[in-house]
Parts: sequence; C-alpha cells; structure tokens
Amino acid sequence: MRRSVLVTLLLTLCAGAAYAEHVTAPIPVGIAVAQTSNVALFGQEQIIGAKIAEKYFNKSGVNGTPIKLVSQDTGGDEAGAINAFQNLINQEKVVGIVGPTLSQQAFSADPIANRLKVPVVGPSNTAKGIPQIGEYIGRVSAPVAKVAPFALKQALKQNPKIKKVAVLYAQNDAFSASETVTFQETVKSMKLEIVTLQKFMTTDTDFTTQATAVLGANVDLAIVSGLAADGGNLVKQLRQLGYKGIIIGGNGFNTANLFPVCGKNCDGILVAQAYSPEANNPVNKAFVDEYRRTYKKDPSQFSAQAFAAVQVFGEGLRRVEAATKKKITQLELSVVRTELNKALRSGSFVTPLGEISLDNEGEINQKTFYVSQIKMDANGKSGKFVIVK
Ligand code: 1QQ
Repeated sequence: MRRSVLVTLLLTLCAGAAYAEHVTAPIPVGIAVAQTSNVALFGQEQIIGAKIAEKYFNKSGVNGTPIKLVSQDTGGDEAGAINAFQNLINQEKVVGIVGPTLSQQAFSADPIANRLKVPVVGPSNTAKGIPQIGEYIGRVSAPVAKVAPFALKQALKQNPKIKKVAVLYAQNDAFSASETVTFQETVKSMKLEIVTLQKFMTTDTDFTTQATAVLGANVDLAIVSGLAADGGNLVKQLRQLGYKGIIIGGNGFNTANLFPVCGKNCDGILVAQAYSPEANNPVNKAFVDEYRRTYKKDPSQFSAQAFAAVQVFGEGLRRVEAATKKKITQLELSVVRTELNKALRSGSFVTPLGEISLDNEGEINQKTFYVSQIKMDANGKSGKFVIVK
C-alpha cells in the first residue's frame, strides 16, 4: 500500500518535471486572425503583413534562431477566436499571440491568454478598454479615441459649412460601438449637430431604412462606424439613393478589400489612418518594397500593423535573451512568456508605423496619424488611399 503511494507520487513528480517544457527552435509565434468569413477582408491583409515581417526578421532572427509563425483561423466570431487561442497556447506552445482581428473577439479570447500568462499583441483592436483586459494584453493598433477625430477635422477643412451630421454605427460590434462614441463626442465638441443617429448590424445587407433616414435629415456629413462588408454596402446604398454630402468611414474602412464592396461609390470617403506607406524609416521602406514587389500596390494599414505586431515579438525575444543572458531555447516556455511580456513593455521599436512603444498597461504610444481619401480607378473596382493630411 505505502509502496504504491510512493510510486504514484514519484510518477506524478516525473510527469510534472516532463511538463516543464522548453521552447524549441524555430520559436513559435501564434497568429490568430480571420481567414474566413467577412472579417477575412481584414485578416487576409494581416496575414500578408505578418509573413513579410517573419521573413524580414529572420534575416538575423533572435540572435540566429529563427521565429516561425503558427497560424490559426479565428473566423469572424468569438467562439472561433477562443478556439484558435486555446489551440495555439496548449497544442502549439506559442510564446505569444498576434490577434485577434476584431475587438469584439478580443474581449472574449484575450482573457483566456491573460489567465494562462501568454502575451497577446492586438494588431487591429482599437476599441476602448483592450489593454485593460489584463497584464498580458497589449496592442499596436492605436485606439479609435486617438485616431478618429482627425477625419472630422479634415471633413471640415473640405467643407467649412458643415452643420448637420448623420452618425451611423454597427450596434453588435464592440469596435463600432466604441468608435461612434468618439465620433459623437468630437461632433459635439466642434459645435455641429447630430440630426440623425442610425444603428445597423454587421450582418445586415439592406440599409434602405438607414439611408432613407439620412437623406430625409438633409445632412452635409455622414459618419459610418462598421466593418468593411456592412459599412461598404451601406455607403453604396446611401449614394445610390442620392446622398451627395461628405462621408467619413471609421477604421473598418481601412482596407483595400473595401473597394470591390462599394465600387465607384467608395470614391471620396475620408478615413483616418494609423499608417502611411510614405513613413520615412528603414523598416517601413523594407516593408513597402517587399509588399510592392509581390502585390504591385501599396500596403494598407492592417498589413502594416500586423507586421509591427510580429516585429515587436521578434525584437522582444532578443531583449529576453539580453536580459536573461540565455538563449530562448534554454528557457522554460512559461519563463519566456513572462519575460517576453515584460520586454514588450520596455523600450521602443522602429516599425512601419514609426517609432512606437507599449506603456505598462500595454497601450501603444504612437506619434503620427494620417487622413486618407479613397480614390477609385475608372474601372470602379480598384482604387487607393490618397493621403490628404
Ligand atoms: C476593431 C477594429 C476593426 C475595424 C478591425 C478590423 O478596429 O475591431 O477593433
């Protein structure tokens, strides 16, 4: 009896020791973004940016050890994001996760990583409250509160006579609900009047009700917070019904994958951005060159932010080696995750977004923002973001 208890104890201890796993080369970095569903309009651009970053970083790697992106599709909803996170953490043993695509997904999936002490860098989560989810949650995507007001200032520059404003937002999406608060506050602080406030769902395809209300309100400016598929269709139907005023799109409009959705009706939309292909630093130049070589056009914001997210993980791992004076592969996974989380919050990184850093809470410090206007090509299918500020 006693003997068997002892044996059991020993076996348990051995098993425990075997679980103190080390990180193996190449160092696995998770990427959990949407590769299916409507949200893939963003996720496809994110994967491209992340892969360019992986290749760029691995020219020297973590002092010679390469990183390897392990990708897991989240789809467009919360359950998909939770599954992807659990798989990357428990099966793939990643040192950290880039993702998910939507704030709506982050509020469900991030707490899981946080509890397991796995660092997360959000590449596109812009809603209020993301870094506050926990100690292990950060982002390289500047919050809407910082970015969105620039678009309004630009709209007023283009038409100083704007007085009446329509505000529209997707009520089932955390980012859209957060962004519209910023837009509404900014409208009021500029002494403009919100004459109609319209809600929709990201799953909607018919926006007749909202578009009719906007036309009836006789506004000079319409501001839309939604995702690319719904937001693009809304704009298209608004123009088709005869709306002639200025349109501001929020962060959900920051993808070239919007262009086929609203077609020629995308022309003229104003969008504030956290990235410009013209940003003057060597990392951005390398990124833009590589992107242009392959895709024959300029990268958009979501690709650049995903690049930055992978890059800070890579450079963070180098900092862990410097701080511990050990190779990553000599350290236990749990130690790497904790040290990496600290490293992400120490010092700055020169990225395609410019020089950035994460504060203690994981919030990004970023200096420069832009406003673009969409210019559609004559074919009505392709187009580009033209920086106006
Ligand atoms: C968020 C966003 C979306 C537009 C990302 C694609 O900003 O969900 O936070």
